[in-house]
Amino acid sequence: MERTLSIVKPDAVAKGALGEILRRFEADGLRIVALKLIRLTEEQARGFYAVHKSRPFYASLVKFMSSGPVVVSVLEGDDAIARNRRLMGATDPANAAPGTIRREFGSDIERNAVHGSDAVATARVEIPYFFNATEIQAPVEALAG
Ligand code: FUP
Repeated sequence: MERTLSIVKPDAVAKGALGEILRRFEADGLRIVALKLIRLTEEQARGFYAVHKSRPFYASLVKFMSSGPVVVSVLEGDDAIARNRRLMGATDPANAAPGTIRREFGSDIERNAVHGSDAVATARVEIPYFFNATEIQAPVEALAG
């Protein structure tokens, strides 16, 4: 059982794709164990993408990510990180496989509809960036116990 951080980015929320994107997560067997709609401050966006701070696209990316509401969630399931990355498709929507979220809802490499953690170590940093432990539901197994 694995957890990953998802962000439905401002472009996808603005175009009304939120419901369809969350539906795809659930249809693929991912369980939503935490969820909120927030507007990131520029400071929050800078911190989240700090790993990219020396890249030429950083300033523009920070502006975009704080330009409107986003929906952050924690998705849980077997192989959740890779499963979500498969649903998302390649970073640039133009290169993303047909049927993927980025291909269908993204506009360009910056406005690419969704974020998903890329590794277990990344998810361990990204999930607590937005959620504290009391905001994340326990695994189903624990509830059944
Ligand atoms: P991904 O893991 O697929 O989100 O891709 P990266 O970690 O490589 O990039 C993180 C984000 O930076 C992308 F979602 C969008 C943005 N980006 C740009 O805006 N321009 C680029 O040339 C590359 C990435």
